[in-house]
Amino acid sequence: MNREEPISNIILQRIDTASSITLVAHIRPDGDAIGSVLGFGSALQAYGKPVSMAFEETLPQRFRYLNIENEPAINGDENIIIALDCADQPRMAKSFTDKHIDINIDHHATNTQFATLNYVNDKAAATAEIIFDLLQEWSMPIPVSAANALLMGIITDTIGFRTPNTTAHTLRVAAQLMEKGAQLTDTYQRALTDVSWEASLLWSYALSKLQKEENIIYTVITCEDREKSGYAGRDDADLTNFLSSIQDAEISILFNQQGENACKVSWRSRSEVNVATIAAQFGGGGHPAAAGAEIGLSLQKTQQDVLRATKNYLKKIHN
Ligand SMILES: [Mn+2]
Repeated sequence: MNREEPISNIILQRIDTASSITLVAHIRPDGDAIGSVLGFGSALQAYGKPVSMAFEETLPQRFRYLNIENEPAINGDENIIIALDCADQPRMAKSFTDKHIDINIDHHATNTQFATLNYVNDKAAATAEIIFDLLQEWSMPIPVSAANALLMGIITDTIGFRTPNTTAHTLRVAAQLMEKGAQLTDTYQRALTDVSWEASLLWSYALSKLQKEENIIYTVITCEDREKSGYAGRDDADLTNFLSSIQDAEISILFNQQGENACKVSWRSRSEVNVATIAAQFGGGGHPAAAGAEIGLSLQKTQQDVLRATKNYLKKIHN
């Protein structure tokens, strides 16, 4: 192996020598994780590779329109595993957390470089953006199905090109995906702005508990809220992004109860405050403006601990 050879070349060689490829993303996959797996998978299929897209849970309703054909799981010596949009291995889908990972493609600054070949670019707005660049570099076919999936990944991770990590390059990638046939308006509507009745009810229950303490705005989704609303997913129905749009918040926090002693916490920052640092105190991580953690405590205790830590962190920053 030539030491000077770019890592992207080595990854392509590994793909070329593999007889089949398994693509996997993180648990509770978001739009970028799903768009990256489906987009890369569809492109690799067009390139002639048997691909298994290993989602262990049913995809959130809003992403099912992509409807890309998935083959049954492949196991064999020549099969390689590629992790997409995964910052660390414990966050991968369960049956992969102790498997050998061949390739890791991601944009999280906190990526732990857990694979044999790691391609991490924390300047990219989305993993889907990195995948598009690699496909272009490798002169791989990008069918319309792949273009739509990758554009969906970019649109969701940038909340419609609104996050600070959206660059001119991100917009150029989106433009090129449109040239390959991706539908911008349709993707935007389906992946970002359409809301089901059940999700709207869930929002109404959660927003009725909205709180403001100093410049922290927060609220809670309880298991009961989810049941009452009939919302099927265990995700936050995108409420986090709404909280982050409230002007008076420097930081917004959503507590999403998953069980008696399980709570998912999402932080969003509207300022220079790096919420990934706070999330890391609870074993989580993410980006400076958007981070999360899964905490194995009661909702009440989680709320207490997280609010205290967030306030302390803000105090430290502002002093
Ligand atoms: Mn991402």
